[in-house]
Amino acid sequence: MNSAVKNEKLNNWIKEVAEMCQPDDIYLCSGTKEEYDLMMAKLLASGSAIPLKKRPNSFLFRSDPSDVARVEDRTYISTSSKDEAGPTNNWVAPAELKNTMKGLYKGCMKGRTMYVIPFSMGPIGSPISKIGVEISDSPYVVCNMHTMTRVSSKVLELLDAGEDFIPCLHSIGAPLAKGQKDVQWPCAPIENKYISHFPEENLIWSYGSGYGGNALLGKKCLALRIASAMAKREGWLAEHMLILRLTNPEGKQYHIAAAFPSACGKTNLAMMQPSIKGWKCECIGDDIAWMKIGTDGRLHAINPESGFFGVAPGTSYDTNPMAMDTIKENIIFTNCALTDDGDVWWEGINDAVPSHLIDWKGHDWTPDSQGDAAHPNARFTAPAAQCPVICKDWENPKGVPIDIFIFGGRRSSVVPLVYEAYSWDHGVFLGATAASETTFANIGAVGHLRRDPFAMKPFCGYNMGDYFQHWFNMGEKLGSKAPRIFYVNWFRKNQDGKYLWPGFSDNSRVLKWMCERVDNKVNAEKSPIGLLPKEADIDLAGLNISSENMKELMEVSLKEWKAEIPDIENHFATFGKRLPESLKKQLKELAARLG
Ligand code: GTP
Ligand code: SPV
Ligand code: MN
Repeated sequence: MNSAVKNEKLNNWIKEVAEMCQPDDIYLCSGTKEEYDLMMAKLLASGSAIPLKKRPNSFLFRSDPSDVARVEDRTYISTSSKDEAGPTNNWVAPAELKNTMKGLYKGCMKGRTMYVIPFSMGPIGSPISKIGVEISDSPYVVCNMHTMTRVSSKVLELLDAGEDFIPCLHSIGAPLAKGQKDVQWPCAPIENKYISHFPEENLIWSYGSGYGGNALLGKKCLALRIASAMAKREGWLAEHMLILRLTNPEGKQYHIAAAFPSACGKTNLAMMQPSIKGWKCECIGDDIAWMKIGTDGRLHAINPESGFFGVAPGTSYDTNPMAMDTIKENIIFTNCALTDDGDVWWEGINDAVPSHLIDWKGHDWTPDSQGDAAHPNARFTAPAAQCPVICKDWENPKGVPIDIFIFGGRRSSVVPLVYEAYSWDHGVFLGATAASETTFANIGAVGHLRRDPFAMKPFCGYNMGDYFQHWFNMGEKLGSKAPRIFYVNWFRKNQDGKYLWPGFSDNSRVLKWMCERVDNKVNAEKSPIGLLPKEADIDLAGLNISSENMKELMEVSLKEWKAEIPDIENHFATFGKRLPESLKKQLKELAARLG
């Protein structure tokens, strides 16, 4: 190893893993630019990284076609009893899972270097931050972790001084025999992939995938699955939420945290530039929020990450100009298409479709080719600090006080553009019953409706029935200082399958209504599902949208909503005794209001 570690737990763990995985080398990371360049040079030499002429210090990677997204079917919450993991998680007993995985880990780093990556989620040294150490055999993971988390020798100093850490073990699961040539994207077959969490001992073991949340273990594994379990124990919240600051023309600030399922618009809303005059939006985080009750009794949010792992397809100067300006340099692109002049391309980046590209699989592509040029879950890894509208308080260890929570999802029908919860408890019901059409962000069927409570179904590290109760408890603690709760659907379609709402910067119109509700400037219309905006209260100035479209967007069909009830009942039934009484009460009240 290139330098010494004084933290005994870390030292022992490194030894233990090295004995099991048998790497050729061990490298302790310090997070410097030189280190990043060294890793990238290695990836260039092996042919894994493709330099992009058009973007300084930026590189394209092509994954194995079998390793393009998170694998929820292979993701485990391994608690001592199955009941603790609950009905939304896969479960195997810790001893059995560890035994299986030890078999896979044995010798799995042969022919490779084992990287030890000390990182901080949240500003280094802040009392709300958590330290993790990822061990990985992938230099691609090292580079991505540099951007997505705070990898630093300062973290090592904290560890040397005795601070604790969350061990995150990762292997791509592709040992190299002597003289064996490496492939562009080494990984294990799907049946050998395991993304395992042991929340009772704050431990993560991941094997077989090099992609996104399967491999960058600070993100979903630590900051959501392990952190949600810690948050439950310690009385705070770890959520799949963007954080933004909205400032009205009078200069009043509002902080909004919004939970949408994967690939349902968090990055876009986080960087949105309002189309309404005088309003300003700044980004604090685009995927994860850690929230604690402050000394003022309010809920304060920080973004534990330091980068964006954003969906590329659909990102353009029309839809998300701030993301486009963020990704001009120092970017890792994964599974995007390559243009002949050395730039990246994806569906929706602009109107001009090039006559020739190399697609995400490395094949020639023309507009006549079958299939997308970029994979639908192609991503960019970008430093948050490069975002032109990053909020000056994005690294403030105190966080920002949340005024508004938003839940939502992708629903082509039934759910109106926006409505407000009657109360905190009703808001928890809206979160608990949130449903969305599935996307390419998970390997599996796309486009089918599933309940994805709080956009946390794949990310809750314990029994979700208890998670619902935790939300009720937080509401009780917050009392009158609790954020107001809203539900949105940017994705309602008309009969021709066209989106009814323009979305993106025009979503500011909906946020404005929410702020006016918070300030008691406008009344709302009672409906069976919640409070709806009065027709004139959504600011449509300068927007060319017909009143029929608005009507269709806002429609609440009693028939359609009554049909949701049995589905919610089935959803709730899966939690058995762990379902909070308050949710049963809310469901009864909804059914009664629907008549
Ligand atoms: P994860 O990173 O997977 O958690 O996704 P995310 O929630 O950050 O989703 P993102 O903002 O990357 O959006 C995913 C896709 O939805 C992109 O193709 C966007 O163009 C599209 N999208 C985002 N916002 C809107 C919107 O307001 N309207 C419409 N029609 N599409 C949107
Ligand atoms: C998501 O799927 O919600 C993501 C991408 O943010 S990943 O990091 O792969 O989980
Ligand atoms: Mn996400």
